Amino acid sequence: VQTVYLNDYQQPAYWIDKTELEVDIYSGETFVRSRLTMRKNSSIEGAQLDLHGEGLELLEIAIDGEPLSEERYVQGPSVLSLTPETEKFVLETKVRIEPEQNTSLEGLYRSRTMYCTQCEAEGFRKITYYLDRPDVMSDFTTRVSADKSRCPVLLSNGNLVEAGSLDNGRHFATWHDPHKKPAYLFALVAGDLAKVEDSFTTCSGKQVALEIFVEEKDLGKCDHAMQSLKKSMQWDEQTYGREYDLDIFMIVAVDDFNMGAMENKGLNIFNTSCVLASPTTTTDAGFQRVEGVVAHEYFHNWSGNRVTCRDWFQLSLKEGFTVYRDSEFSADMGSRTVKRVEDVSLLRTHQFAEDAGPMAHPIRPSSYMEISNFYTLTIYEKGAEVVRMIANLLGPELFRKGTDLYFERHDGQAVTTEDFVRAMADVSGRDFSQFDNWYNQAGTPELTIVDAYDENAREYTLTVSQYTPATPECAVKKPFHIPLRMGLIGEAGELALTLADEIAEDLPEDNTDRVLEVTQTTQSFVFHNVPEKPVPSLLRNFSAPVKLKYDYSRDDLCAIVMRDSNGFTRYEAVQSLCMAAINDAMAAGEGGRFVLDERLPRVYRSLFAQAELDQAMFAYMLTLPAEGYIAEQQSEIDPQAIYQARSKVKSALAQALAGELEQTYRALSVDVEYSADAESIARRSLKNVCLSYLMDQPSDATLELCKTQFETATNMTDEIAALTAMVMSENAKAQAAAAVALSDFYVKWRDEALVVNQWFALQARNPAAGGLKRVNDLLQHEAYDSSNPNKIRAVIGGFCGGNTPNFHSLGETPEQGGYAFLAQQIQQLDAKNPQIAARLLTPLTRWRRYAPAYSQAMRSQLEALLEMPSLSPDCYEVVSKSLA
Ligand code: DPP
Ligand code: ZN
Repeated sequence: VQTVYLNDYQQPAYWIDKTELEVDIYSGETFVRSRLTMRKNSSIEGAQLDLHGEGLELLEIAIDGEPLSEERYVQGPSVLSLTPETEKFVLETKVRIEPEQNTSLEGLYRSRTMYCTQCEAEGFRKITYYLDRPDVMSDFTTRVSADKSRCPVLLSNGNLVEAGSLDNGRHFATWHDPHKKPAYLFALVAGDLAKVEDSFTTCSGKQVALEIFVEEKDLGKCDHAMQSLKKSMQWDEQTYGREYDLDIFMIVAVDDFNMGAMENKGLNIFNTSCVLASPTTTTDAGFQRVEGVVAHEYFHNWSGNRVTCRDWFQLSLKEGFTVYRDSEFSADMGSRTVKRVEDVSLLRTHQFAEDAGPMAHPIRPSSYMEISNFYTLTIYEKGAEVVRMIANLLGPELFRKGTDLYFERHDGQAVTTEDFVRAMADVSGRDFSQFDNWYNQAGTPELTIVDAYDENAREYTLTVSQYTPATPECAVKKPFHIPLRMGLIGEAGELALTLADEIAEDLPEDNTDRVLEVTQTTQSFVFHNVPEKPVPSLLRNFSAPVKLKYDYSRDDLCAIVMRDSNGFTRYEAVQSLCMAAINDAMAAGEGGRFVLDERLPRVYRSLFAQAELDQAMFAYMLTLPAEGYIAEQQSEIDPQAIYQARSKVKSALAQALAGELEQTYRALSVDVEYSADAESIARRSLKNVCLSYLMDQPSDATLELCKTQFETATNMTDEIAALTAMVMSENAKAQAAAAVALSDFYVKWRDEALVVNQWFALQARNPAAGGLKRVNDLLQHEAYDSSNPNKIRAVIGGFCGGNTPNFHSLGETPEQGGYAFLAQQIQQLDAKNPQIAARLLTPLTRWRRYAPAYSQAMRSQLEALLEMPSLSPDCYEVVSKSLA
């Protein structure tokens, strides 16, 4: 397996000015004719043309109409090489492919009733011979033909220019995309699909047709996606001045899809799970996901398509920026603080773990073996955090100037992250050179802060040090530029902030919130005129993706919860109090006596009494830190101990707060009609968090409440929350009720694939003993499909990522236990769909961080996988780097 290096980047030897494709789909085989109008790139020496191509059967090849004899070209397994004799020419090829046999879901493949494509990152080479790299941008015309009755709908990028009937019951459609694009944004769909139509008038008055294509049975589930699309189009005009640029925008929903969705020009292809939504089948989280993903893919039209990546090392150029954009969109549509808490939780639970593991990489990596492995939380979420820091340092007006300049300067180009940062520096005059370190260095910085108060001088000093642990690509790190947003909390409220070189009169009136720019390894900030020893409110809004280390006492944390004006920091203080309790429980050990420090329930009681507190925020405050987040705080991970400690704290809170929990649950249980707005979602989420506590050790009456919610719910959020509360409870009566409810649920929803997936995932996460047997039974279930990524993620991903007691059970021999189960599943999957197989490996890659017994067992599974003769490059990269 070859490693690709950023430093080896070179422009292509040829450009492709025009791409004309004819794709003729027949049952069992498809013929692709391509006509490429090519031109030598004069800045590159050497005339050899190396075209990418994988799994193609070459039937014809010609230059300028002259067929090439076999000695004129060399055909390898993934490259076709030839040396054209002129600088400009037309290369024609015809190949045969078999989409029906394509289980990798990359290139052209069949899913249920349709043929569809996925070309990012390097799937186009499975369709035809091409320069399959993002810096080759071309004008595409695509003619698709297929059987009229089997594939009445024929789509590709851009505008429809011609359509008509052919002999033998076939028909065709020709699409032309006026915007030059790289091949990874190519898409084609042919199938039996129904559509929902709407339209949008852009800011300059242009009418855009909006079409969502789904299977006939799903026509009733498109409304939310359509509304989300229109909101996104409007938001991008208002917030970034970005207008849509074609007459039509299409979304196609497909059941078998490796990713969430794909931003192909004018023809987005979506996983059904990210587009279909209805109150009875989709949870609130599902509704929010649809809104977020529709926005994300739409926003790519500018941040990704109009301005694209020069090479795949620049992936975060479009992904980090676009995640930042969709996150701000969601914040504007709902609650800003809630969205921030959600983003930060995801980052700290999963991205921090990635940054501390063997696959750690900078947001702009310098090498890879298989680019598919780099669609990571680091590229996406940390990349978005870096854009967020830049946006916050500039402020809204300058940032908008910066993005305007970036889009204007690079429209139609394939560029780098440096070009993005340069636009930001150019509009502001700021020096962003130290930001390179965020782009080039992996690892999560640890920010250690100590403070000192001098009563006589009325001076308060914060001393900030940064340290970043070594990661595989780089042992010693240069200091990062870290914006540290903060305030100081006094007895009566927040204190005015005056730094040593400042004059109080020059500062704004409301001067209690500040961003300190940390740029050195150690740095002190001295505040003047500080009347009392304050509690520092640090890293407000999570102003940088770092681990904060400040020695807060529990009383400090209580002060922040009660008196801080910053919603994020208050949430964070509650989480820290929970962490302290979990640490107490861990210190008490498995059989040891654990007493819950009374300050945590006391804080919660006062929060229950605060009528003005946002219900969604309170629901998050009541949710204990995730196991993955807790694990990140440990020097050596003992997953069972973490699970037990977290459960103990949950039980203790359930007891201490029984009255408040029940009262709140009952108050929120009055029936209201379903709506997916932020307020209704908040209400349901607080109610259902209360229910999950109440179900920890439920009385018979509480169990009845839960069953009633399950049976009478009129929306999926409440229905599955009640079911989840039963399944996740360790109480025997709850478990018995869960068994009955699970089978009723399946009978009710067996025809709704996306609901069945939720049902699979919930059972995979069931912590009760015997999980391995249960998960194996799920794999044999009539509704399971081992070639559908959503089902694989629900069952195998759910079990390995969400069921600690069972996945981390070691078994008597190495062939038993959760790790062996995962390795066996990966072995089977790898041959079919390497991208998904490599992704499932994640839990095993962290083996070095675990206590010896777990660590050994994980490692031996990885070693066995490495011995496999036909391991895919995808899995080889992950396994070999994990063991290195
Ligand atoms: N489909 C993926 C995304 O939109 C890759 N571009 O993030
Ligand atoms: Zn994206």
